[in-house]
Amino acid sequence: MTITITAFESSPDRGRGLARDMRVRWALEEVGQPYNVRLVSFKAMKQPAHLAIQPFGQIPTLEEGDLAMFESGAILLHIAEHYPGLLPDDANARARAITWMFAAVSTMEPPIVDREIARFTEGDKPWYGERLAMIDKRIRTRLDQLSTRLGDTDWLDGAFSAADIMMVHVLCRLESSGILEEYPTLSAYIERGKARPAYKRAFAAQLAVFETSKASS
Ligand code: GTB
Repeated sequence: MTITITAFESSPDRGRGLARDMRVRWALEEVGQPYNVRLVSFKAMKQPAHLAIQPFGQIPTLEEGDLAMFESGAILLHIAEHYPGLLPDDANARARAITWMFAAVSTMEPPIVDREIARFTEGDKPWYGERLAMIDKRIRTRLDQLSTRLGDTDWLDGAFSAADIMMVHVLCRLESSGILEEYPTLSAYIERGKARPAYKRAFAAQLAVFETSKASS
């Protein structure tokens, strides 16, 4: 069945692969599933047709046959459960991998996203420096803990899994912060993820969207 995902028509990240369609593309590349991409503008995202499949007016979504779904974490879990290669067969190992998928989006990602939201919404306020320092402290606490846990292993729990896609992609959002440089273990982990051929194909595909939109504007 053909898979269709949605992505920004014109991504604010200028093709740096930070928007959440990237993690979906990466997962689909890992399992070798071809997919179509429907590009949506910010305006179209808020229209009834898109809201019917993404009630919050965001990307990404995934449609496959009569299934339409949203939330990048749920989409990755769906892909990992339906196509082999992204979750271990052993029931306990599978449960642990799913645990790490949740950890990526509900423990690691919130302070990282807060950092960006604060920059947009409070960047010009007198308290911004103090606010940023507080957020960065929360981020460093999580990075310290993740780095300790990862230690000298390649991936979060045994073999590469959907959890590593989620976690690497979440961490990528810190790339321009300067914070990751303090964490050689995590920087190496990110680089291992980015070195995967599936990551490179996904990255090139989303970059091509940006290059095309730039050329036609
Ligand atoms: N919890 C949802 C999920 O995981 O799928 C969150 C989806 C989400 O935040 N989507 C964003 C969106 O559609 C795009 S990815 N925003 C438009 C809107 O809300 O109107 C977030 C994102 C956006 C931009 C950058 N960037 O420029 O670097 C990075 C990440």
